Amino acid sequence: MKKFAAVGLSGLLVAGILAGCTSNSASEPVEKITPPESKVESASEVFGPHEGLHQEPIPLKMERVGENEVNIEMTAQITDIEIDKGKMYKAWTFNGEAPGPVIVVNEGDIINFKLVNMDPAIPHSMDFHAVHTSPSKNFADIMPNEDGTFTYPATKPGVFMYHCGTDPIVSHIANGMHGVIIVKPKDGYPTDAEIDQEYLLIQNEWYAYNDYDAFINDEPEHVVFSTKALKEGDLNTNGDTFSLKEKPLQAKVGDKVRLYINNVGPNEVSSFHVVGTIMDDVYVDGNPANVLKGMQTIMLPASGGAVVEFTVTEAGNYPIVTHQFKHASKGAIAILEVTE
Ligand SMILES: [Cu+2]
Repeated sequence: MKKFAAVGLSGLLVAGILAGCTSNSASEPVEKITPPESKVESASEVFGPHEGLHQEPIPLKMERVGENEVNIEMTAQITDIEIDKGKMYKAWTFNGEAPGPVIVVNEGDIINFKLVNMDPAIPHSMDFHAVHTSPSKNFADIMPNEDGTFTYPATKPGVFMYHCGTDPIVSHIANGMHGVIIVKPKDGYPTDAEIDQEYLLIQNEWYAYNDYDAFINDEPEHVVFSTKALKEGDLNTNGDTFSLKEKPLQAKVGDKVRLYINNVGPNEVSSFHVVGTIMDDVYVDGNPANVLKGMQTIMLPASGGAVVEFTVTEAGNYPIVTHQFKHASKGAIAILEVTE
């Protein structure tokens, strides 16, 4: 295992290289993570060592080893993902999913986290928004084909983003290295007993492929939703334009529905809205102390989360959208199908 500072000179050098920057006036590139010359010039290309690489998704490993202690193992890997009908994206992922698999822990847990970097060419890292720790020590880069283990506590409840924090961070997030960690409140939510259905919905953006200039200057090509299975049998999808339209989330008339939501960005905010209903309760960032009532739309900053709860009173299809309709038009619509 070898650790490198998360934000250091080496990171900045790599940033310039991976971004295809022409203003790469820095000195020697870091050995071992230097892409072939032919591949650093143009943006929007598959990074040389990733060409033809498709690493099959590897399930999240999670094991409770004590009443308040969990071991979690994840991979950084390169996996092809269909983001729009017929349009594949060679995503930089956690565990072969983008967003990555959902992690659910309890308030007060100690997390022993291992990151296995299967990427043959690029360092990756893990930044959990759910923990208190020293980023330079515990969100450090893991070099290609190496692994690293880190320990930190999850002391606040909520619906938190996680992401790769390796420079250039926007490239790692925009290429797919993001996801959600839910820290369940130790005393639950006041409304727990009323909930009939619960799902996780994540919003993310896709841009021109691996194009740093597009990541920082352009509009996303697709803004999408995904869901991750909270229990056996639940849907588990990648961030794409079609899955949650073709396979709607399900509820029955009269159900109180809870959605854990997060906007993993990297750049846009989400104006989260469920057509045909008003949210009874909203817990901003998923913390039971942050209650809002009667909300039509809940704003999610980049990385922001919430728990939203509403009651469906009639049968029908309820679109779930970001009310920034240019983004909904680019994919960010999911359907909740309510039946008798
Ligand atoms: Cu990364």
